[in-house]
Amino acid sequence: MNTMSTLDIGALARTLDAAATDRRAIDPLLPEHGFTLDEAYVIQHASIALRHLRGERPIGIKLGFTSRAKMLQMGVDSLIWGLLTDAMLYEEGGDIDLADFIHARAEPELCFLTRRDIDRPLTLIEAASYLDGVAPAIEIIDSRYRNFKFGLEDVVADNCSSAGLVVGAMNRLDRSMRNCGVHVRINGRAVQMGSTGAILGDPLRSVVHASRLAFGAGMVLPAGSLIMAGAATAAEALSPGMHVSLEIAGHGGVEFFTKGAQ
Ligand code: OOG
Ligand code: MG
Repeated sequence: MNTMSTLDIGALARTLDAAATDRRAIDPLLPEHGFTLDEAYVIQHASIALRHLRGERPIGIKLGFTSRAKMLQMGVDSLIWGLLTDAMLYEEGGDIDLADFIHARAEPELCFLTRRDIDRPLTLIEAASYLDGVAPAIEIIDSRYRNFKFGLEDVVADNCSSAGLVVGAMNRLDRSMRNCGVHVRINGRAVQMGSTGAILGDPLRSVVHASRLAFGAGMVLPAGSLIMAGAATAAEALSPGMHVSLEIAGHGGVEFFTKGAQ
């Protein structure tokens, strides 16, 4: 750790932003630069501010490591959150060009749509009244770090690996979504299976956490925001020529096709 000089938040934010735009993996930043978890969130916000300067609009937030499956896959066991922009949205049923990513992976999630501004920590009981609906969604993660290897502070600084999301049709909220079957298929073959209950025991809890985290950061989540609840299963590596689909029992599905040089 470099304790002699002050941390250059702007430089680290630019390094991460450049890795994403150049699609070039970098080494984790923590060993050389040594920063706290709070500083990692400042770096994250600074790097997303660079996207806003380029004209990208905020559309909501994502949670990470809300399931044991993800914690085990990545070796990180704290809930984390990142910021979503409109440039990360991909069309449902469309093509995704993997040339836009370093080493993309896909993971099954639920995406909530908010109905009212969220400007304070919500309880589980009131969370539903702040929501318009819930949709099956696939998150595309693309760590900017070589081989997807990182610790907690590094992944937070890297906006929690977020790179894309594909959101299906919104359903009205109903309590059955607490425990629905989750099937991820690649070219028709089931590759990940689980339950929405794997997300914090009840995916609605992700809205409670999102409200607490946004409030702690002094942020109001405006009505019409998306909240990605975190993956219910481990992520699957993507390669060109795949048909990737997610089905959430009773809540519909979402799919896309991967393109790119083989
Ligand atoms: C970090 C992002 C974790 C989730 O849904 O748990 C995440 C990663 O796995 O690279 O998005
Ligand atoms: Mg995720």
